[in-house]
Amino acid sequence: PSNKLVSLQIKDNSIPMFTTGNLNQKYSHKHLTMKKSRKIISNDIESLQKPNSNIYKNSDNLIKSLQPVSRQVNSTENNLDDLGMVKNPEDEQIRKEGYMLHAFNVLISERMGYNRTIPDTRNKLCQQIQYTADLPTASVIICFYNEHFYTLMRTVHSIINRTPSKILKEIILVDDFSDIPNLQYNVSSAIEKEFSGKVLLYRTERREGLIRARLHGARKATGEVIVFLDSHVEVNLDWIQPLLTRIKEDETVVVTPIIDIINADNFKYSASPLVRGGFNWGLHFKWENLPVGTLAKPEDFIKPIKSPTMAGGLFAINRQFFIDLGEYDAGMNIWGGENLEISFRIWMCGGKLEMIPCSRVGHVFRQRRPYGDPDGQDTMLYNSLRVAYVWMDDYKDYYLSQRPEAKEAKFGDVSSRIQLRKELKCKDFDWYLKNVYPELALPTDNDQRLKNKWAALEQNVYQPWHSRKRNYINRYQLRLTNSTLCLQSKKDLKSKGSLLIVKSCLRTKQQIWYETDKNELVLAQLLCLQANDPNPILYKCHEMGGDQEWKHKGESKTPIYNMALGRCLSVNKKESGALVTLKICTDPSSSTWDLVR
Ligand code: UD2
Ligand code: MN
Repeated sequence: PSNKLVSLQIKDNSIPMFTTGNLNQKYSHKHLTMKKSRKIISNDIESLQKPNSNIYKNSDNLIKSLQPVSRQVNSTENNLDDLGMVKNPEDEQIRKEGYMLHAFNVLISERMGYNRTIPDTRNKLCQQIQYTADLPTASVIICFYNEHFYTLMRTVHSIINRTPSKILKEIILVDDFSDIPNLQYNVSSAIEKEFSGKVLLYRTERREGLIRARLHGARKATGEVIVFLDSHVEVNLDWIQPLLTRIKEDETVVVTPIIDIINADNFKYSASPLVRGGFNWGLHFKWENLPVGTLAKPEDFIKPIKSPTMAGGLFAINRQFFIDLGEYDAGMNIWGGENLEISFRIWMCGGKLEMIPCSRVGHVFRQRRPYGDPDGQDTMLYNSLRVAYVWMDDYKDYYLSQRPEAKEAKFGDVSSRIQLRKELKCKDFDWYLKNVYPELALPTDNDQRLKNKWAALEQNVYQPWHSRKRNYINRYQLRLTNSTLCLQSKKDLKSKGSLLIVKSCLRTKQQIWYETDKNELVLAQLLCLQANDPNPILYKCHEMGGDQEWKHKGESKTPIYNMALGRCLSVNKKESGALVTLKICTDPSSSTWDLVR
């Protein structure tokens, strides 16, 4: 049966055994035979540190004395700039394969190790809050499909390190039938070695997708509250107490932390602004600004904020309430749509959805999803149709007219979910729109005043990054050392995507680079220098660091280094018109530059 779960148990230094979750019968799976792990990784596992016993003692003491667990964890030297350095072709290989498989910089993630310190991004007022020790227990559920081993382990370590152990009932990992060689072996050995009993690993019998994988995890949970997290996150200080405090006050409130940003290219951790969840008529989740007046007083910055929807990956809910509310729609496949489904259901069927500003969890936001549906289905479309037909009444027509292909598409049987909606006596979608999300304009709304009024809310971005005023700290030409050749764009200044070349140094706009306080290099204050393999380009400044972040070591003979790509700005030939490329910085032929002010 599709919902049968396989749990993995490790006996003392023996071969792992599998048991089926449902039947409790032990049997071995031929197709899951373990291979020995790659040497590098197994060595790393051998050398893993035991958790620092002081830290654990401390955290228990802190709970007893009603103090928050306010400490930074011992971290590996957190020099992200150096960690990205590509030193040899092997590094380059790891980096490239990593981007293909995971869509983030695994070189940095691996070198960072299991623990690191991250900035405390909470509002100062949060630090003064004393949380009671008498909070409900929590099971943290993390599903993963082909997650990068170190990134997954850092997720687990951050939770163990920054959650009072008395509160943390267990961490439940659900491996959604990953097929990266040795991942399963590596994860099971690592958790068995370090967190035996506290971290449990299950594996689905076939690829289920994140929705059914979460359902499996939730049904194994024993804590009073369940907390869902993605497999590439790092929780911040005292992240769980404010979530549990709110649920303790009212068990029908579903709460989310603020999702901070872990940059996929350089793993920098940065604070997200307070924005809330909305959606558009294509049924895409989006972030939007808070209604004007939400943040009037200083205390407003730490109060729960009502949100029409949630992003989906990170939230806490009373376990019984989750069950009563109908868990998830098990008919949904792989990825997408479940976030709006559960958001609508929470509001329409007697719950509330709130964001808790004092709870912060960083998430690796990536540019693309590095996996698809095994059957090639557009699961976002399939799942969204299920949402529309079950929850949106006549408003579903707005979605259907946005997506012409949706009229023909299949979406499976939704009768049991319609039945659920009846049994729970949920309010209708019209009520939801009027009471929870009055700001959402209807596509038919041609009242310009109304549109203008809410235009301010639109921030049609998936990633909650800040838009900031650019701050220039330097301007100079970049001259190849021992030459009269300077860096400039190949095409005209405003042409997005232009390659770069070196040409005779002339004091023209074409060659004047402005350095910002975020280490961007902006040509003539227009476009940013962007690392790109093998030739850098000029591109719209995206303010997210990573491929637009450049380091140098001062005035003369300096390499110009991009941390995300781990490589240096260089030319193949020192002649006018030569194309600029990116090379491994230790390459002796790599160029150095003089900053000419
Ligand atoms: C966002 C949510 C994600 C989910 C999704 C919509 C955040 C931060 N993330 O997308 O949780 O709600 O929107 O569906 O709010 N996974 C599996 N099996 C699969 C595919 C994925 O277990 O077949 C895991 C995956 O390893 C990850 C989690 O599900 O831990 C979410 O997937 P994602 O990180 O690719 O989704 P994301 O963050 O783009
Ligand atoms: Mn994610």
